[in-house]
Amino acid sequence: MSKLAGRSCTRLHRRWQRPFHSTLPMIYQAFTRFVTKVVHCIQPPFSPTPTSLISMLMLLVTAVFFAANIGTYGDGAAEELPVEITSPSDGALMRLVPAGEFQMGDHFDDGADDDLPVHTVYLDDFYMDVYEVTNAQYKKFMEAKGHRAPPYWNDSQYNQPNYPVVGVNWHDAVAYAKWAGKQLPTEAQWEKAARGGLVGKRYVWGDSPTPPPGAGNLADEAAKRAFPSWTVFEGYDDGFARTAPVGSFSPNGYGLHDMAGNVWEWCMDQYQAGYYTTGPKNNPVAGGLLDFANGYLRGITSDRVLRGASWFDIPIHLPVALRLNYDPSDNQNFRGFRCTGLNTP
Ligand SMILES: [Ca+2]
Ligand SMILES: [Ca+2]
Repeated sequence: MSKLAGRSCTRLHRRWQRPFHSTLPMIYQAFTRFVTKVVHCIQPPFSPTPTSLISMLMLLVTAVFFAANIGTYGDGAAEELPVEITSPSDGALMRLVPAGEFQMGDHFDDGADDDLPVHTVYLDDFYMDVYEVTNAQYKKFMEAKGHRAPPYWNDSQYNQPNYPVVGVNWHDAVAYAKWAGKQLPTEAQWEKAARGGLVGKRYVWGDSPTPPPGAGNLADEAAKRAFPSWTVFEGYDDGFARTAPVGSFSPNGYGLHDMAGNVWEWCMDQYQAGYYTTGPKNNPVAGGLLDFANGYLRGITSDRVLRGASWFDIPIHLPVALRLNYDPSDNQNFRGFRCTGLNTP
């Protein structure tokens, strides 16, 4: 998890674990006293004293309290994490995606084979940026780190402050995440976050082949007006031929915007076509976690995963399980990213 979220988790677990362990001696002592008092009570002649009755009452209250809260010491920890936080580095709103399992992959088996088989993945809880990283946020990063401007930086069709930054390659996205004290999402994190709690659906919005109003910025009727030769979602008009301001469309079940469309989003993972067969069940990430401590990672040249499609994309690219792989130096005007935190030790 990010430094921010990681610290929250650690504090939280400590807070819950400390009372649990510290109550054991107390319970043992109370139990010992209870046995002693009971023995004294039942030994003839039966003569309970006020002290013994008070002790028994206190023990009963302790036992009831412990029984009522025993579940809280374990599974309840994640429930105590705040649902929404603000990243102190880039000011990004982040939403909690709770720990647990989900079914990853193409439930319809009608695309490429690299998103098969559908398999169970467990992820620790993590925070995900609510929006794609904007030009305004990326500008802060560029100024802080002296990072070069991406292509299209001066193109007024894409460079408004609240629009998603485009033209960033995977290395740019990693450098931003490092500056922000965050990470790129793993591919599994991205898919779980995008599904928003829905199970086995084809798209972020469900199964309807025609997106409902507010589904996202896709290749739509507005795009066809600008680019007449395009194949688009017929009957769906999102009003944008190119990128749209982040958050212009409806959030999904986890409160995340633009998980379908607007810009493709770089993930951390190395692309491995067969990874759904070979990867672990828990917290999978192909190619391993990024080791920021050991350099800028310029040496990475293997294809990386992109998810979510964009304003440029035809319907066949919108299934939520669809995986796209590109060279990490790819930097087109429909590529962007968002950040996440990781539950790493
Ligand atoms: Ca559109
Ligand atoms: Ca997107």
